[in-house]
Amino acid sequence: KFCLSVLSSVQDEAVDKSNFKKCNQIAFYRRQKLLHPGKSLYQVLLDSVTLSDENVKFQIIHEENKVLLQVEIYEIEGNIFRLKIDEVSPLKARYKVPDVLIKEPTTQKLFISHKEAGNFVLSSVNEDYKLQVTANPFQVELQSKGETVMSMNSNGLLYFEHLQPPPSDRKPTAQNDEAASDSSKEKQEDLGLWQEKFGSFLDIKAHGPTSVGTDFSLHGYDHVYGIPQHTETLLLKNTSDGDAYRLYNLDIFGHKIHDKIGIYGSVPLLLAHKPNRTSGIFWLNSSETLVDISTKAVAEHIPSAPAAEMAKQRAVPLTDVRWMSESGIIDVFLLMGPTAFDIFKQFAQLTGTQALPPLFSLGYHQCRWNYEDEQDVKAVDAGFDAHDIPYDVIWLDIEHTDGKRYFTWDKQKFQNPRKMQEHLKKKKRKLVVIVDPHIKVDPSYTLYSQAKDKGYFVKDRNGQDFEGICWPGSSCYLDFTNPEVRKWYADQFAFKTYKASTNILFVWNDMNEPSVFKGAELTMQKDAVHYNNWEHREVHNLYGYYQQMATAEGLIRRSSGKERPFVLTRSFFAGSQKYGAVWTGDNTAEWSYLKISIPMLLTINMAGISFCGADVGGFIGDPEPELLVRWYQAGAYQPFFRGHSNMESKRREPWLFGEKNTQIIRRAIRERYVLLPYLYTLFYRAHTAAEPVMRSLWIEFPGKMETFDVENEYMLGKQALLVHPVTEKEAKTVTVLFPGSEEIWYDFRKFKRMEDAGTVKIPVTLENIPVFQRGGTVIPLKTTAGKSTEWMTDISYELHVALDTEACAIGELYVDDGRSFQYLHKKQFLYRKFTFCKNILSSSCVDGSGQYHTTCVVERVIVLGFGKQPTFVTASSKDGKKKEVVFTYDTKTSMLTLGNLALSVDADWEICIS
Ligand code: MIG
Repeated sequence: KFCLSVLSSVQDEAVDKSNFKKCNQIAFYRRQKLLHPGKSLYQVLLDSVTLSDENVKFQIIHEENKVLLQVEIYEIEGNIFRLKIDEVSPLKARYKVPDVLIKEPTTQKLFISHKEAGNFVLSSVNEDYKLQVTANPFQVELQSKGETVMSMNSNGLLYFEHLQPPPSDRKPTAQNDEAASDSSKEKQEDLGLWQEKFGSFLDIKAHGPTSVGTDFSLHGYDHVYGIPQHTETLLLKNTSDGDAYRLYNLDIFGHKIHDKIGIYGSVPLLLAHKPNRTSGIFWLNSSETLVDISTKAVAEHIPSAPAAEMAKQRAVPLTDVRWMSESGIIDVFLLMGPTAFDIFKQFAQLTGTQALPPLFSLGYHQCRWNYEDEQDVKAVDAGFDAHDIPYDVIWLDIEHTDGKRYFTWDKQKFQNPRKMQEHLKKKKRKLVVIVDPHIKVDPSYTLYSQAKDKGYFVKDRNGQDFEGICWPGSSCYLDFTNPEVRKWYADQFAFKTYKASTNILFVWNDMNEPSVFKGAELTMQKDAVHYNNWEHREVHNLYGYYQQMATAEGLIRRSSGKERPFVLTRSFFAGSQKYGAVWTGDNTAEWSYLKISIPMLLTINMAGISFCGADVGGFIGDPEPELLVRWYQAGAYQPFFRGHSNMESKRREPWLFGEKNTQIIRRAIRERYVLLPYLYTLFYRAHTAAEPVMRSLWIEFPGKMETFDVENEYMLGKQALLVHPVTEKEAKTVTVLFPGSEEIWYDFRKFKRMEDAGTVKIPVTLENIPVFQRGGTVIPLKTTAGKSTEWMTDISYELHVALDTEACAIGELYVDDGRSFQYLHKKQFLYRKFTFCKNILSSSCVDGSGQYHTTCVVERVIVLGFGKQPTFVTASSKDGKKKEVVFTYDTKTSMLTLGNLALSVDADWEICIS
């Protein structure tokens, strides 16, 4: 019980906001903010310009400190530009983020197309893009076919702190003396150049100030998105009168909503959208980063317009984005779109696509801190069957271990974990266990003693193993930035090493910001030292990324490369999509958290990570039953679907809230299972084509301004499903925006066509949330749900064909074994297309390189919006066999149902309706 009280006091402390910094408590932010918009002091040295096949290089000089910086500009295949700025001759190398780009990007040659005194223009080979470089002040403007899209340093906020020897090492020179005299001790402290205090914490900066930053102007844009993770609106807000958006991975228990402080994960990708164009800025820096945003109206920018033209200028929006990082170099990718889907492809080309999840992980997950012991696990598992609720995975939190020693079992509570897993396996279900990055300091714990001997822990500034307090008490932290540590860690998941682990056990990485109780802002001190002597400040936002990478690798390797891993991580960075899923951490069981989860998940999806979710029910506290029901209904239509609750929360299994609520939750979860063929297909698209699974409306309707700030509804997949979760207590109606005046929408459950367009009040009951299918789409579903995904393999399919104004529809289905890499290595998959046109529904192959045998059939087809009662329906397969199809037609809803079809999923066929 002692343990418990320590634990809750740690948590209580964490809620206290004074544990976390406001922007003005961050020294590099204060320093950068001393630089105000105006004429930049950087100038291009025009003599230094050199062109190669790869890039264009030149030097810039700071008028006052005379330090030379090297600028490199690259054009990368696929409408991407990269700008790098580093010191020409730094005292020591500066940190450049490794392991995030999936490969060295393929560059295209730029040439100088124009040169005049004071500036030059770089053109891409096809001349679609031009980069105008101005020498004094240094500025870069990026144009696409004559339209200025972005400019860099146009507000003169380029900022680069060059490395300097510590004051004590400096030879006395006139200049230094001067510097010393004008910098009183107080001022020094305020600037935090060589050390920085926060409360009782002292950060010693062995390498001194190293901050970098610059500004970008986004011309014509007043809608910007991205840079997760914050508990904020979809549309990024102006920061002029408050805190900047902070990208610094932190464990904030009981975090507040509508806050720009960083929580858990960071992806430094910002998207800007206007009706005819989407652009992106990917700021590749893993140190603490702050982003200031300011949108205003300015006179239209006409590149080199004559004075007469200037007089006719109109006001256009412009968004300034200022990026400030504590360290590293400036390495920024300008993604030129021009569509949102192009941006997603461009970002994926750099950082990879979403890993294809094993099918089970798209089912429902039941988690709690904690499922106590084997009996508890079995009882909860049996509860799902008793209540006829499907689920795939039960989770074990930290209490399942022997004293928070990960990779071990509490022998009292889990006497035979292997048998427990065999039991679950027989029921075609899985187990996920937690594996945190902190390692208990305990010489008799093999993991600790091995890591200690091998020198695998992060060091403190004095070179000793860094020790912090976490769940096990005194703990050391594995240095996942070291490839050797990652390999060793991955090996810990081998079945023979991880005792009593079996192939139905998968992994959850928590606390990997990393969370360090009693540490500054509950994380690791920035002057801790990693592999190759890099300070923690350089790699902070990458720590969790690396742990998940190593864990996923371990799960792949334990199966000799055959099986797909499932790893959930709390901390993430750009590229985490390659390794699994993320969730939004410790939310609270309140309506406002349900509501904010939608823009939060949409933002994470935009940043490349499709597989994400929020704890259903809210982690902290106890949801009233209505909130819990609404959360299940929302979660069922989101990518990662897991119920989870805190140790101090009451038990929350779906059947504990009365028969009526059980029934509604059961229906929501069953809807999810029936929809899995569609969801899995969407994940295949995310995996192969970088299309986000969950999409804000503007992505799907880029020309419709009314969609740009919508965050209470979204599209699931390619223009097909519109989902509007209910996030208000006792709601009797919700206001749904049906985007696109030319579209037809159908009620997804009642199949009837929606009469009105635009913004419509829709009555709701507790039974379900509004979901609509867009006309023009075919959605594949299963005809019924099973006990888990594995029980559903042979269940037949049903197609929902929703006709558009032309009476046409298309859709896709992807099928494979749902668990292995055979789809990749042996091309064992089916990728099918369904097309409805001229009263013929045909099934054809999208990708003939794939083959997968299944006996599964399409049993039923429902055609929505079918004009009139047919007289005759036939189905014919490729081999010429024709048969008559039984059908029913409902004149009221114009719905045609075709039954008993038994058409193979893996073969071509046609259904003709006359
Ligand atoms: O702060 O492992 O976000 O999901 O149940 C508590 C215990 C530590 C935080 C995670 C939460 C998990 C909990 N962990």
